[in-house]
Amino acid sequence: MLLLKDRGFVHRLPSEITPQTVFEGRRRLLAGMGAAATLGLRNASAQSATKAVPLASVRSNVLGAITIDKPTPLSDVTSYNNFYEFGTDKSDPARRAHTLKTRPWTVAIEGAVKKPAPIDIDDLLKLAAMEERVYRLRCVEGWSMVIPWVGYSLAELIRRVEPTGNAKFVQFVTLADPAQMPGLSSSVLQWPYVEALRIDEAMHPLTMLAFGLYGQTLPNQNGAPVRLVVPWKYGFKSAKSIVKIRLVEQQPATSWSLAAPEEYGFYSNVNPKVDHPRWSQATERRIGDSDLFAKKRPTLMFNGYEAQVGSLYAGMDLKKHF
Ligand SMILES: Nc1nc2c(c(=O)[nH]1)N[C@H]1C(S)=C(S)[C@@H](COP(=O)(O)O)O[C@H]1N2
Ligand SMILES: [Mo]
Repeated sequence: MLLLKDRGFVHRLPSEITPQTVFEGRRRLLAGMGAAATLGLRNASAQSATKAVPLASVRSNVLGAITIDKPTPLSDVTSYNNFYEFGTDKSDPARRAHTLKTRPWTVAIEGAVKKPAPIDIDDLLKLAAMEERVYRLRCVEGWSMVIPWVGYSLAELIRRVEPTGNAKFVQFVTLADPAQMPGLSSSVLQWPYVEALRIDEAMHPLTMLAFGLYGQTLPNQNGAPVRLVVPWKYGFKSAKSIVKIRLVEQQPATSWSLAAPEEYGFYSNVNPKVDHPRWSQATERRIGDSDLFAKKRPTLMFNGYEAQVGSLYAGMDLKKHF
C-alpha cells in the first residue's frame, strides 16, 4: 500500500482501496441472494445513524444541470463514504457515525456580512424551498456516484445575510468534537475540516446546501444535518456537518491543501486534463456499477457541468489554478 507516511498522510490510491473489488464482488453476491439480503444491508446502515425522516421537495433542474445517469443505489451512497472524522476506511462512517448528534445544531454566520447571526438548523431547513437535484459526485480518488440531493442553493442563505463589499471568499467550518468523532484522534488532516469557495462560486445556483438525499434527511455518514454540494468540484470541497460559514476577504486555508498543497489546490475543479501528481484523472469508476469488469468512464470537464460553470474560470490557467 502506498502511503505518504512522511507527512502522516494516508490518501489511498483508488486501486489500493482493496474494497473496490471486494466491495463489488460483495454487491453481486448480495444481488444473488435476492432482495431480502439487500434490504437487510440497507437496514443495517440505517440503524447506525440518526433516524432519517422524509424531506419533501420539488424536482428541480437548475440551469439544465440535472444528471441523467442512473442514480447510485442508496445502499452504496450510505456505505461507501469519505468522512475522516469517523475514520479513513470507506466503511468507517457507516459503522461509526451514529455517535454524531445532529440536534440541537446551530450554524454560525460570521465575517463580512451585514446580518451575522447563528441560525438554528430547523430554521435553516425552512429558509428556502427544498429542491431535489440529481448531481454527479466525483471523488479525487477516481470514483464517482450519482446522488439525488435535497436542499437549496447556498446563494439563498448568503443573499439573506447581506455580504459586504469585503466578502471575496466563503469558508466552511465543520464540526470537530472528539467526543462524537473517533477519527479526530488521527492527524491525517487538520481539524476542524475546513473548505472554502470564491464568493462567485458560492453564489452560483448549482452550489447547494444539502439537508437530505433520496427524499430523506441526510444519513450521518453523508454529513448530517447540513453539508455543501459543489457538483463541478472534487468531492472533498463538499464539506459535511457544517457548523460555521464565514465570509472573508482573503483566500482561506483548506484542510486538503494544508495536508498536501502540491496535490490538492484551492480550486479543485474536476478536470480530466490535469492529473493528480500520483494518478491520472482522465477516467473514473462509477460506484454501484454491477459489472465487476465495467469499463471506467471518461471523466468530464467540470464533472459535466462546463456549460453552467465554465465562465467562472474564463481566462484562468487551470493547470496553475488546479
Ligand atoms: N467534514 C468532512 N467533509 C467531507 C469529507 C470529510 O472527510 N470530512 N470528505 C469529503 C470527500 S473526500 C468526499 S468524496 C465527500 C463524500 O461525500 P459522500 O460520503 O456523501 O459521498 O465528502 C467530502 N466532505
Ligand atoms: Mo473525495
